Amino acid sequence: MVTEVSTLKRPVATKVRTPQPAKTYTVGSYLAARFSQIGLKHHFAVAGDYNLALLDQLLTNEELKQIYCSNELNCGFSAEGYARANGAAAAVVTFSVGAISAFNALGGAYAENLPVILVSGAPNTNDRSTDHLLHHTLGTHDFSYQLEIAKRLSCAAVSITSPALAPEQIDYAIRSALRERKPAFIEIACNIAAAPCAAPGPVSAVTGQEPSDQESLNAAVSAAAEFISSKQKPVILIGSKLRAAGGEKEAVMLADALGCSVAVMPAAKSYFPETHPQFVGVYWGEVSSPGTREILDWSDGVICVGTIFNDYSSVGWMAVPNVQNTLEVDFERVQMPGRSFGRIHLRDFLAALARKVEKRDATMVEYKRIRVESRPETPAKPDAKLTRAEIFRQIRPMVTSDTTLLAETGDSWFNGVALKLPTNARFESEMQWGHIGWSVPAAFGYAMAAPERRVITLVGDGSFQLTAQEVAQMIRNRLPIILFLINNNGYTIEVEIHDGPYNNIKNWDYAGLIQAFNADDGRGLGLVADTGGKLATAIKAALAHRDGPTLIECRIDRDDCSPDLISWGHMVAMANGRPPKQ
Ligand code: DPX
Ligand code: MG
Repeated sequence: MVTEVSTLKRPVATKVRTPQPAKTYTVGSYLAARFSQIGLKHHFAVAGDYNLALLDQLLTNEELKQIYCSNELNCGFSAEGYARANGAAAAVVTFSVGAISAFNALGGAYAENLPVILVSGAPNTNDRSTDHLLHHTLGTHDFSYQLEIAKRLSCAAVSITSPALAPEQIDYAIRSALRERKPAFIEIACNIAAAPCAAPGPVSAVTGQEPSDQESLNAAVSAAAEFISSKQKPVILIGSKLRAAGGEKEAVMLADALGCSVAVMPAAKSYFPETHPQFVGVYWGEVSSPGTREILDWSDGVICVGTIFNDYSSVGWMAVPNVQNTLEVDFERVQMPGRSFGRIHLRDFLAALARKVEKRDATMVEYKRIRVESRPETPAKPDAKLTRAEIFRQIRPMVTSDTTLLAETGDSWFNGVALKLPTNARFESEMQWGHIGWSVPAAFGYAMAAPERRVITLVGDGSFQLTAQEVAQMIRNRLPIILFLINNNGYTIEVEIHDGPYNNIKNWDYAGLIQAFNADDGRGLGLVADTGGKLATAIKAALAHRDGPTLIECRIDRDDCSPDLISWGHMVAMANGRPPKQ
């Protein structure tokens, strides 16, 4: 039985020595030491005069590499992708013009539960409370707006204007981010970054987590065991907060103990092994994997583990389990009809519940009855016009256990979700924030953190146009990322939700762009496929190309999209179009 779960690196590096106080620290080198202590090997950056002294200080730490991005939005998303592979990440930008662009990615990290620490340079302390006007500001004397915005997008936002207070402020921000699995924001005045400050103490000051409350945990486990034994047909539904809570192994333990069916939400694809004998597919309402929705509908008790039901994941509010039949396990809270328990880590709860429950496998027995075996796909003729189905037929065997797939918002979600994953293959998407273009910088960040993995990006033409520059950074860092750019001439997902002229985009020579990014020293490969034969040749070349990215532009018809997208788009359009209540 294959119940192994790939263990993603956790953010805490246990082997990093506590820095010796003999060295003189500055605010910037203190920050670098903390980054290195929590397991970061890189930080992403875009330079600007408010952060140059800070960047110099960060460079003094030999265990931390500075990686440059083309703009601050991409810098934020690169860090977001790094955090997915590494557990935490950092990005450093300049005041206002930089940070406000990065805030979009900070919001993404918040929505996706990723501890990204965004650091911004800030005005010299001597220019505050004076009549001085500064560049990169609104042209008023108020420099506080950046921090105020950051407070809404992070779990902790601090402004450092005194070296004496810096260690406490930095520790508070980092500790909050790691504990809450949310982004944090640190603004450092440009004349404070190189100022001397105290040496950092042991890393446990920022990584230590309060244990679950034992009494609350015991009570929740007893109540949950009672809830489950009152149900004949329980099922487990895994959501994306499971990974953020570090509970993937414990979810397998609970599944093994119960023997029931286990489905995942689309945003949690790969968070439970698809090769586990109890895995029954992706639950996405109308567009679930074959047989999965039927099992959820048939069940009389859903154990929701870290689930997020929004309009997209519930297909326009059509697929939300009935609360009366739901046991909800969140980061720090367990709820069931009439009962709610707090101060419990999801991981501790799953492990304790696994030890308490007895087998309840009715949903698995039923699933075996209704399961639909997938039919082998027939390859297209090599010179026939390329289709979506043929692209994904050819991508499927590329997905090995060391592969991470990043699926962009668009039809790539549906095509990616439908791919069957071998043990330890990972799947990344940004289904809560849903910023098109995320997958290009996120793949760059991910590959920096996990160079041993095969990173494959599935991205649409419209999305690619937002963040294309970061392919140049993949080239610069010689990362063998493979990008499948699905060129369907526009915003097809929007076409299916609600069409109009605004869904048409300017076509680009996407493969040709790679040559432009290469200039005279790059080794990126840009290829075009408009038939199955050409795609097969391009994939072969991509797999052999190891010292730079390969972009394969796959040209298909505008309406050649997944049938799931059509059904889902129709229902989301209905939800969007509901008239206001009288
Ligand atoms: C938009 C979306 O070409 O993919 O498969 O053709 O749909 P498909 P493309 O990448 O087009 C993406 C497009 C315009 N969403 O269909 S999903 C609205 C949107 C968003 N994020 C931002 N702006 C607009 N999701 C930053
Ligand atoms: Mg498109």
